[in-house]
Amino acid sequence: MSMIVRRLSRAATAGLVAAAALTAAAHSAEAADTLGSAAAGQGRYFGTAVAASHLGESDYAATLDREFSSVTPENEMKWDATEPSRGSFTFTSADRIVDHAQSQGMDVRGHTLVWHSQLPSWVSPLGAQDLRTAMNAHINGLMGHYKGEIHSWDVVNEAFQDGGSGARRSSPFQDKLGDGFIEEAFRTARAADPAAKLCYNDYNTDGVNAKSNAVYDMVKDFKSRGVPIDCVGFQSHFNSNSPVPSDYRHNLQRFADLGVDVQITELDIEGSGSAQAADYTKVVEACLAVSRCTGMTVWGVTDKYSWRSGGTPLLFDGDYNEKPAYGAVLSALGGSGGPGDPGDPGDPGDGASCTAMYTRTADWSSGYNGQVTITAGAEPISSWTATVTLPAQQSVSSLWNGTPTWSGNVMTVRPSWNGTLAAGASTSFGFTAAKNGSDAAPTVGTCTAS
Ligand code: 9MR
Repeated sequence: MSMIVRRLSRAATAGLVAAAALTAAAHSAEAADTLGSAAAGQGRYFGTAVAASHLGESDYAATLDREFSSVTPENEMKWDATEPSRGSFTFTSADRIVDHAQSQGMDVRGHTLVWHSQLPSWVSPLGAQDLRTAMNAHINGLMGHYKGEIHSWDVVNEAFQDGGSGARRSSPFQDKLGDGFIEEAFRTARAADPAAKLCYNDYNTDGVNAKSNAVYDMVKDFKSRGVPIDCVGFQSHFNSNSPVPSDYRHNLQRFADLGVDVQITELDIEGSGSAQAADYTKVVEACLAVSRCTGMTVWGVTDKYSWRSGGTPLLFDGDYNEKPAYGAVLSALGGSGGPGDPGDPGDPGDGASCTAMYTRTADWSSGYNGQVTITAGAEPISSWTATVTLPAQQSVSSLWNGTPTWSGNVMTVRPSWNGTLAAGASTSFGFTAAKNGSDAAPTVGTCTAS
């Protein structure tokens, strides 16, 4: 019953949500130097996995809202989270993510409807007929609640076995319902929300191998028989044991040639520095080379909350600083930081990076002094560029230890005498601003280095 009430209220607020999305889209169009806006320039989305429990952390939310145009709930839409006991749905955490995404004009990927893992304990003991009923009811419950609000759903996740056989993975669904459970899940999903793209999602299918061949054969069969499938997700969890395959682009393309979209759904690459950046570049370039590769999602915002946090596989470090991999992705997407721009990892000075941190050092009723500290990353740098966006009313009367250029209320600052920094060393520039009625803090954006 509570599910039905909530479903109606989601639909009733759709008009408000659409208005908020427009505002957010207009806002992000101004920022040409974020992952989401750069990807949009290539006709793609750039998303991240999100955990509802971190949305209250201001740096987490600020990074998410600034950089990403799509979200995937990392755990909140899984079966154990949404239907912990049969027929009783809870959407509180998932709704929090969807509401947040909509308020920022972001798309939502639904993850995931039918998966052998994170299943509540009541599912496995069911007999075949009962399991079929429960599977379809679960799909209908989730997709009905979010009808019209999900860009793509991972309808079935990880149904094929690892290793060289290309066989189906043992699971309650496979073992009791046989191969046909996947087809049935997709047919139920299409009827539940005809507007959502329906994806099959898996890992270790990123290059051509026995497992990806088996998925390929299934998708080909589905297309030939009219089973509704729109997309294939390639999770793309990479590390030294499982590197970015050399035939990654070719593999994406052969699936696209079957008449489905392809999406990179859970990207992370363990490592650091320029080597990690180069691997990220390969992935982004592969997606951009395949016209039906409609978007990319990294599996988390910051290394500190990654499921593989020890491997530092993401684009922002634990303090939300942009890593070299961030610059590489932005550059590959054609954003600022591209070839020839300071800080581009493909240029000489590869690996150069910096961070910028703002503090207010003096304050009086009509004005304040701000200071931005620039710190070089793991390699020495010979120059840096930092952007500071001021609240619209404020104006800067003087600036020292830096050279500003202006575009509207965005101040881009380069060194005056203090461009050269040893690895890890810092310098700072300062400025005096008139408040003109606004006491808000300026926003410091990307720091790039060469
Ligand atoms: O990142 C998720 C982690 O927080 C969970 O503990 C884990 C539980 O299985 O699932 C992780 O996400 C997985 C995703 O849902 C499916 N593909 C593999 C992901 C990484 O394990």
